[in-house]
Amino acid sequence: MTSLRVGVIGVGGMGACHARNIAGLTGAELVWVADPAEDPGSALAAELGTRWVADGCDVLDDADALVIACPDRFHAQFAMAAIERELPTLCEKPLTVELSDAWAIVEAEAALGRRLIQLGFMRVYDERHVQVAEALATLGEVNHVRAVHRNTNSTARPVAQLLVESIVHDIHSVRWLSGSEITEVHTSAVMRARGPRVVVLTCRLANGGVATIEFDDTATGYEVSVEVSAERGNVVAADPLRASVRANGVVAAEIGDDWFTPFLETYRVEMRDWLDSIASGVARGPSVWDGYAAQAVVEAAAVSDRSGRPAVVTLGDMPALYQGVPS
Ligand code: ISE
Repeated sequence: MTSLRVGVIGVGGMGACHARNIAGLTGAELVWVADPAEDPGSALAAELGTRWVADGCDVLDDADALVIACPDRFHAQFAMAAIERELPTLCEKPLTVELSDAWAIVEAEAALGRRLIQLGFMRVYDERHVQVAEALATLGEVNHVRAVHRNTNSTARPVAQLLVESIVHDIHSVRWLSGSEITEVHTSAVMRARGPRVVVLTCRLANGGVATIEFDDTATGYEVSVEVSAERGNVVAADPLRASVRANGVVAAEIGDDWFTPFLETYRVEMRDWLDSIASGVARGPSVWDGYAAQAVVEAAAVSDRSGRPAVVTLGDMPALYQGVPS
């Protein structure tokens, strides 16, 4: 059986993680890693026995599939190039930073008539989240989703950046777990001298329900959790497994402060599933519609942050390609 030749664009934290996973899995060959920065690029290539190139655009023809993990602002151009060359692609979130670019990608893929790009909304592969989704399947209409996301960043980020880099994950969780689009969003940010610390989104859902997303950028540990109320029951994500340690007269459980470690296995499962889906010839996993719809909420939430009032989320018509496809 011939291996799928995969190229990885970007060798930062996420690109390196994906490249290592590809190199460690069967059925795929890491043919190159691309990054304008030579030092980290060639070091990662040497570690994984592949080659480094400065510009992924020069070597797209040497790959059967692509991972896009470069800085967010470059996602759109590589996603378009992937569609032009009909390369199955795993694109990190966010799909784009501009909503108009996300819509252009939706239209280009819809014109092609088949799904090529999977979005890196990897919580759909996380065991704790999967348990919630499975439990909800028999509990009827979702009335409320409460998502809590804590980061430990010491450097303040503007609200717009928090939305597109971090809160976009929770926006996808809300859409996925409720099975409903977000129609309106109201953003409340707690501003301190150093910048935004806590951002709360209150969302109206197309099914008549509501969602609240609570994002804390100044937490003392990294945590992601979700709780959902549905017509016939309430589901709370399990706590991550952590040993409690009794020492020095204290019982403690370490929660860690980085966003990578809790999801390391999730990224591996995501990569395995993406490679298997390419082998099967049928794309699955979060779609570019999910990327576009999440970006539309990001944009409306930024408008609401500036105006102090709720903002309507406006979506284009969903192409037939994505109808009936779960988020
Ligand atoms: C980061 O890019 C992620 O994807 C993490 O999951 C998220 O928790 C963090 O806030 C982001 O910056």
